[in-house]
Amino acid sequence: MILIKLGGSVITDKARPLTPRKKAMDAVARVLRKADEPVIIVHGGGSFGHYWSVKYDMHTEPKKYNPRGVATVKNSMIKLDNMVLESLFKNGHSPYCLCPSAFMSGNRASPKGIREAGEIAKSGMTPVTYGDALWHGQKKTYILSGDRIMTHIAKVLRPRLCIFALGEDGLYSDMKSRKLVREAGSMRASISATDMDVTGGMARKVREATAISRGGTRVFFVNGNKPRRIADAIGGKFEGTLFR
Ligand code: IP8
Repeated sequence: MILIKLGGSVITDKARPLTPRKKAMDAVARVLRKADEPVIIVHGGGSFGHYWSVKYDMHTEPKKYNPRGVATVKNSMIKLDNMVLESLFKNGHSPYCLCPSAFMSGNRASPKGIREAGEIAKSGMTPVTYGDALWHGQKKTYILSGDRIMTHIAKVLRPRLCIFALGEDGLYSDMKSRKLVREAGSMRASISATDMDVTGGMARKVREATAISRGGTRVFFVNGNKPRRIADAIGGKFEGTLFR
């Protein structure tokens, strides 16, 4: 089983509010179609969810956020998700939309819901879920990152490989030289403040990737705008950053 996160900077133009990158979605969908095993897809918010989360000052911390903000973020994620689903469908997948509340209750993941996603994947459909604004309880909501969802799913389903498709070639040891870290292990990369978004940007991805790899699943950061590299990774050839 492959668990893949389609980063917001791949499926949207992060510099332009509410702008999808449909060609990039199609290219990734085509490559994933060739995978010879079940696939589960998680996607980020990019210039949809993150754009509105910033406008309404919403974060991962549970708080009493503006209800109009919560609704706006959720609606924007549904719109983006719909485009991802259409792209997958058009390219031969049978996507099965799983809004995150199907397997999240407050900020806890339900192993039962996640196991069900695994069964759906094994049945020939492609479960698709995404980062979102979620109910926390006690009048509070929070932003759940797709990166966090990756860890929740990986812990229960232990996929063969986790892939984070990013708008970059992988993790750089420093932003100036953009020297690629080929294997991350326990190293600490310097992560620049410009990589941050409401859910923590690259720093969060590294945290989640480290947690997943400690559980025994290999995690690979790859440039999602170079879909051949995704296909290569599925075949065991890694051009990006590997955590193991
Ligand atoms: O792009 C967050 O998901 P991410 C989605 O995976 C929202 O961090 C709603 C901002």
